Amino acid sequence: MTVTTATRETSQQAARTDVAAAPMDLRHDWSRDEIKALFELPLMDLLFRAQTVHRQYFDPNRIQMSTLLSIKTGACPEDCKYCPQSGHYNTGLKKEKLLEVEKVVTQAKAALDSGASRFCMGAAWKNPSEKDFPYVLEMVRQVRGLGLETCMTLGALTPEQAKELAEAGLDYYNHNLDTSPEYYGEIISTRTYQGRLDTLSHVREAGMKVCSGGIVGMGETAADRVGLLQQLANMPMHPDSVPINNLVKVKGTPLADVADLDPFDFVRTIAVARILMPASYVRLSAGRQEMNEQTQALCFMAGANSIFYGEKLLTTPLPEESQDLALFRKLGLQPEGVCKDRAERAQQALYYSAS
Ligand code: SAM
Ligand code: DTB
Ligand code: SF4
Repeated sequence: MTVTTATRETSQQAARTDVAAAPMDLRHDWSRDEIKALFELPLMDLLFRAQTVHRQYFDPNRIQMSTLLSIKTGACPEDCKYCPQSGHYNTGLKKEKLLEVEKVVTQAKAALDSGASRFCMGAAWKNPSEKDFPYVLEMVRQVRGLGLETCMTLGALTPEQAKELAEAGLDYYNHNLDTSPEYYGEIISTRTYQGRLDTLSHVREAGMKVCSGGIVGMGETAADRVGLLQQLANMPMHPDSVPINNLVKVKGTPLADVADLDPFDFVRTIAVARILMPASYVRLSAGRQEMNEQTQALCFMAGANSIFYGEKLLTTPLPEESQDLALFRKLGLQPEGVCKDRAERAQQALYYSAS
């Protein structure tokens, strides 16, 4: 059966309105001026607006938790200036070839036990090769078999590869636009913005959920942050998940010494993403390790309702799990439920034992 954009979004909304009044229509025609005006609101007005929208679609005290695993590390042929895994820069990272399926499944079981509801697997590839692809499909089948939601980020996909991943049971595909179309060429020269948009279309057409966002704090202007969010919000369907990464500055990458983004500008980016894409999960993604608890709390206030949780992101550390759970307790936040009873119990036990 062909599911139209409108039908899918209506059901997306219906599933998320149990805590609130009628949701507003989702818009896909935001102008840059309108988005700029949101960014420029007094912070309290912006936060109030974002939190009000957030409550129309989500339980404001529930946070979705994902765990990340790097299934192939380093030596990437792309030259993304932010990335410790690019083969173009010397970051001292230990390269690793594609992990065996068994090792991935062991890690997924551990993630389930520690309370994650989604297991994300990332590979430092421009695109998956024919040789590696069957192993990747097997990882999806086995991880999904544990009852976890699955997500992968493997670089560019052909329409056929997207279809095969969907058939293997992949729930989400992560493919970030990373910045505005205007700033993209300053950051990456080995691929195009249009190529990223094409892969996102293949993912949607194959029936998978889209996870797409970007990185801020890369020396971009406020207008570039507007441009990134406009691209995401004006897609025919909003990404189901929108990761907002704060650049993790890694020694050896060209962006290692870029100036810090003011934390309030990070919070504003989250708030505007929430207002533009009210029914999407907005993830407070990379950069939490460098952020204090108060800034993270403001991000949740601004409508972030998803985090990466566990030992590390792909190659850089995350806050200790106990620290995260302690913050959740202080803020009265709860991890969003997972499909397995075992995992739910583990989450609850961890949550209540955190000091
Ligand atoms: N190679 C694939 C690709 O680029 O699509 C998948 C893996 S790549 C590491 C996934 C995402 O990680 C990138 O799109 C980028 O948004 C994010 N990322 C990489 N390095 C980062 C850094 N230093 N700080 C914040 N985010 C980063
Ligand atoms: C996303 O938007 N952020 C994650 C995930 N998708 C794959 C990756 C962040 C990587 C941060 C740098 C590192 O740990 O290597
Ligand atoms: Fe490679 Fe992805 Fe890193 Fe770019 S972001 S260098 S494509 S791993």
